Amino acid sequence: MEVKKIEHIGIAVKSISEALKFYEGVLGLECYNIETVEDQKVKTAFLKVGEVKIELLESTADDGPVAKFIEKRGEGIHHIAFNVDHVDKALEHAKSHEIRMIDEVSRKGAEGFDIGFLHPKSTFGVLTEFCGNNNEE
Ligand code: CMX
Repeated sequence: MEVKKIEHIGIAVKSISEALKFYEGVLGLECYNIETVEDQKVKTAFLKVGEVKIELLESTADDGPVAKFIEKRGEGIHHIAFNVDHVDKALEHAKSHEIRMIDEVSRKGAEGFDIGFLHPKSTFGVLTEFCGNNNEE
C-alpha cells in the first residue's frame, strides 16, 4: 500500500456553526462544503489548509460515534485520514499486520470517497481512516 498524504484531520465539535466562528472568523479559512453522511450519523464541514483539509464533525444522533466520543472525551481531534492508493487493499494490508479493524471493507464517506477505519487501540490511540478511491491504482 502507498500512503500519499494526510487527506484530512477530523475534529469532533458540538456545533459546526459555532466552530466555524473560530475556523472562518478567526483563522480566516473557508468552509467549501457541508455534507451529511447518514451512515456515520454525522454532518461534516470541510475547510482547506494548503493540501490538507480540516473536517469538522457534528453528530446527527445521540448514539452516533461522534456523539459518543464527545460525551466520553469532549470536543477535539477525532481521527486522522490518510489518502491511500486503494482503500480495500490498504485495509487488507493492515489486517494482515494484525491491526484491529473497524472496517474490513470500505464504505462510502463524505466527498464521494471510499473510507475505512482502523481501531485506535491498535494505532497508538489515534483513530485512523484510510480514504481514497478503490478504482484508482
Ligand atoms: N480516538 C481515539 N480513541 C478513541 C476514539 C477516537 N476517536 N473513539 C473511542 N476511543 C477510545 C475510547 O476512549 C475507549 O478507550 P478506553 O477503553 O481506554 O476508555 C475505546 O476507544 C473504546 O473502544 P470501543 O469500546 O471498541 O468502541 P466505542 O464504542 O467507544 O467506539 C470506535 C469507538 C472508534 C470503534 C467508533 O467510534 C467507530 O467505529 N468509529 C469509526 C466510525 C466513525 O468514527 N465515524 C465518524 C466519522 C465519519 C467521517 O469522518 O465521515
